[in-house]
Amino acid sequence: MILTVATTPIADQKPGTSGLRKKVQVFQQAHYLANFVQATFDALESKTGQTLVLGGDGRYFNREAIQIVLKMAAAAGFARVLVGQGGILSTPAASNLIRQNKAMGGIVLSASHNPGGPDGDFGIKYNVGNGGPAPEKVTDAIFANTKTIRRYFIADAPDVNLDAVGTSDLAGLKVEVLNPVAAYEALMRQLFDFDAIKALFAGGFTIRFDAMSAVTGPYAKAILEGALGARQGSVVHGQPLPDFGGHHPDPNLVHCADLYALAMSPEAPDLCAASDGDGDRNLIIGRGQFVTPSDSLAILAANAHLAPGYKAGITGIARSMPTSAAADRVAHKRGINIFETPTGWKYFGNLLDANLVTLCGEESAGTGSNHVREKDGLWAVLLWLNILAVRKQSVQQIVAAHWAEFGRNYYTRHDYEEVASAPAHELIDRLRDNLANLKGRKFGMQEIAEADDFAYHDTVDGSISRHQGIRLLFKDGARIVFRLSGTGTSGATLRLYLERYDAKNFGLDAQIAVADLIAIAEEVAMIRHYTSRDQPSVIT
Ligand code: G16
Repeated sequence: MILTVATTPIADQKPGTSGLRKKVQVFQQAHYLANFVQATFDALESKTGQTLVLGGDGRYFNREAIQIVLKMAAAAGFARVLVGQGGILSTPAASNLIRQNKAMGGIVLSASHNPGGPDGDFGIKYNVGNGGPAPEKVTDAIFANTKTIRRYFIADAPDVNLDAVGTSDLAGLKVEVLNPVAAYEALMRQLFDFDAIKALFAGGFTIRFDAMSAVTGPYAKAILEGALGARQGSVVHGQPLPDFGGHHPDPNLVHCADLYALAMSPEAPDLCAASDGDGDRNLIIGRGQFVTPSDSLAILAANAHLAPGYKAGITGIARSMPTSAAADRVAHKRGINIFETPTGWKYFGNLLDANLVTLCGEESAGTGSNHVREKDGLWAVLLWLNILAVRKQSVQQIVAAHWAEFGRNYYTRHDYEEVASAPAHELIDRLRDNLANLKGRKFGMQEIAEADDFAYHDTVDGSISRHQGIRLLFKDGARIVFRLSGTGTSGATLRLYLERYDAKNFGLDAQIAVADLIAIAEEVAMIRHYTSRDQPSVIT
């Protein structure tokens, strides 16, 4: 039986950079999740006979949320839902299932790299038929619906058993509970030379992969230890836990401090890597060598042809605006396309669908390709492994050779997390109002050549996205970017991105290389004043 439940709009259901993310308690309010799911379904065309993919990163409230979505999918008229066993699907695996099964779309339950548990965060996002995050016109329609909603529909049926693989009926909806890893592993086998990577491990190569007690554990164990023969125990924190074991599943140098320390120690394995809550981000640290996400994108792009899935070469690269221009140097030298998009994976979808680019990446630890329409943490690790297996060099040697060929884009990001929201917006507004005065300003040897608020013109669909970050572009190619995060759930997070190119000297510490830019950023933006902080909370 399908119930019609009367409801009213609930404040604060605007999707951010990547779906709706809020504290678990917010999601636990009566009707909160159901309102958003109905608003999503109402934004879609006919669901009759369609397939939906459903899964999450296993965080607290995942199982309850899956049951609600299943019952609402039945009421909405979907014919079939593919759901990961235990309610688990990594974001890239969900993207793959949507594409392979020609599903109408998918719902991913995750707050990505945000902490989990009863006091942590929860999230939901809708992915469209190409497997990628819903474009702005869809998220705008969803948000509009949340503001007028008066009812939702839900099947009055018992919960589905999520733990047993198999098919069942839920008020006329066919629910298929699948092994979450199988289809993803098959895809990875098509892209990478598993025999070469197996031989690498057989030859004594060592890896430590930190799954951060999040969704990638089962994938990494099956593929790295199972299929590729990495030593048992190479995958640590491999069991997805509802609170991520109390850890913050963000693969950066702060939350992976132990991994970083190991990588810099005499006991360092050849490769240290990590992924985040929902498995789409990656951290790469070779023995004694951290690889920034921006450099990683450039190096993967320069070497992708060494893996079978990309042996014909890549058509182009897209990077988010705050990502360093290291990838641009590869693109220019190789004569392939390069695109600069706003932050958010959704902006890559059109470029990938039009085959204008093959690889995409973001400074926020996301890298991916046209194999799915999401960034993919384990994929990035496997591409690195494939390259290492073919080049038979260490990560450090590969990075050094890359800088020698292309020069180095020194790069760092400073985050001021959970600062008061109003002054953080004021900081940005003040810069925006002052762009004309900033242009041409001199600071010692440095001069600002251009100052703008980044706007993106999508060449494929003609759409324009404005206010994507304040950029100060210096005469010598250096750059400062200011932007507010779209993924936090309390207060505001200011991100400051600093970059300087050097064609010859690669040996500096990144913080020292951009020290003058840090001082300029403080001078023009009065960061201390507006954030009430003396220093950033995270430096990457
Ligand atoms: C999400 C998006 C990414 C984006 C990131 C930016 O990542 O999927 O494409 O780069 O947000 O985060 P912020 O707005 O905080 O800088 P994720 O991994 O949280 O889905």
